[in-house]
Amino acid sequence: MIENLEKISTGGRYLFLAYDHGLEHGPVDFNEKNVDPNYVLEIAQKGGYSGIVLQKGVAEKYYRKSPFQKTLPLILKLNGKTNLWKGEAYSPQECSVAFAKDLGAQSVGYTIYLGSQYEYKMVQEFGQIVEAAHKLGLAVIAWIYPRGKYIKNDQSPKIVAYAARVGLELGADMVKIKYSGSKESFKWAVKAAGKTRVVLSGGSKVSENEFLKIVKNVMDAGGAGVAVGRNVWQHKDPLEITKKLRKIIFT
Ligand code: FBP
Repeated sequence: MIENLEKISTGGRYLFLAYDHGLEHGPVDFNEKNVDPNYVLEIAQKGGYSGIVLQKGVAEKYYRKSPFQKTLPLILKLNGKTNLWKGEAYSPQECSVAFAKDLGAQSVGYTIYLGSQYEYKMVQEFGQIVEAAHKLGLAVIAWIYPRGKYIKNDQSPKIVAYAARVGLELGADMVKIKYSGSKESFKWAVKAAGKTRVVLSGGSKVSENEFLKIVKNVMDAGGAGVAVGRNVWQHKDPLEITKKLRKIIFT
């Protein structure tokens, strides 16, 4: 339901904080501070984020019935995998849309590894999720990450635009894609996504200037915002970089 995304936007723009890395990468991404979900939830709340992305375990124990629930929208990831799995990329669904709704989610998220040998399974699961979520009035955000032995460069302009278009074709209200390397090529990806909104996927930590420049290019290209993780909560001053991101995205 695109209307649901409307409600949590600031003038049609978004700044989401992603924190599902404990499953995707393990605690290797964390330090003494950000290993604690409350630390990251506080950044999201104090920084005025449009929403936080969590897996169900963290949502159940740290978000539901907490003060965060009153003011901070939840995007619940419905699938995930560890990076210990070394086969062709596949991210199985491990949470239902109904459970996400019970946890207080406004939107659900699902990763599709486009081009993987298991693409068909994820496309199937995603199709059912879109129908169930829209019936319950939840928005659907698709993480579309081309991956697998036949994907040579997951950030090539052609592949990124394809990922964006797949989001539209499969019924996503928003698609989260990687940077395609330039403002011009990202513009084409946004165009390909049509009425499906496009947000940038942050990526591993780079210098602040480099990251802010990419975000600026994405917004100039017509992107709707950013769903970022490590470049914020691994930053030495997460609220400081948040301020800079807000300036680029919301003004
Ligand atoms: P980052 O901004 O830290 O890259 O987070 C975005 C995200 O999509 C997370 O939701 C997810 O855990 C992670 O990237 C997955 O990254 P990858 O699949 O590249 O290991």
